[in-house]
Amino acid sequence: MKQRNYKTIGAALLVTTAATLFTAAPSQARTRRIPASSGCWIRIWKDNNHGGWYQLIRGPRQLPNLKLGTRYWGNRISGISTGPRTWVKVFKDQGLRGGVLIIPPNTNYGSLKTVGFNDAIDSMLIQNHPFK
Ligand SMILES: [Ca+2]
Repeated sequence: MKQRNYKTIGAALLVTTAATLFTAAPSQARTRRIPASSGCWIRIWKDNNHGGWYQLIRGPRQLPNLKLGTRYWGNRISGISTGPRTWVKVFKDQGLRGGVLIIPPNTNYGSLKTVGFNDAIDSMLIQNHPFK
């Protein structure tokens, strides 16, 4: 009788442990997936060589103008870098219009002068997949 009780308790413990393992596994998997999905972001700087104002913008996001919080970044961005899962299309005019430059993942521009976009970005599209 007593032995049976221990067996029951043992089985209950096993079930509890298994349930804990099974419920823990998906949340661990989710935690591991977070860095990949959050690889969609850009960093922008107002001045060359990563100087002046700085801001991190998480994507995916559509910015028809560059009023971000209290700061107006239109025609002020001089430096930009992209995360590992980030494709950015920058435009010279507001409303996603005008001259276009596509910036791929893991790119770092200390100055956008070399590509003719210094102080010239007025809107942008931030995606976590390439442009078609
Ligand atoms: Ca600037």
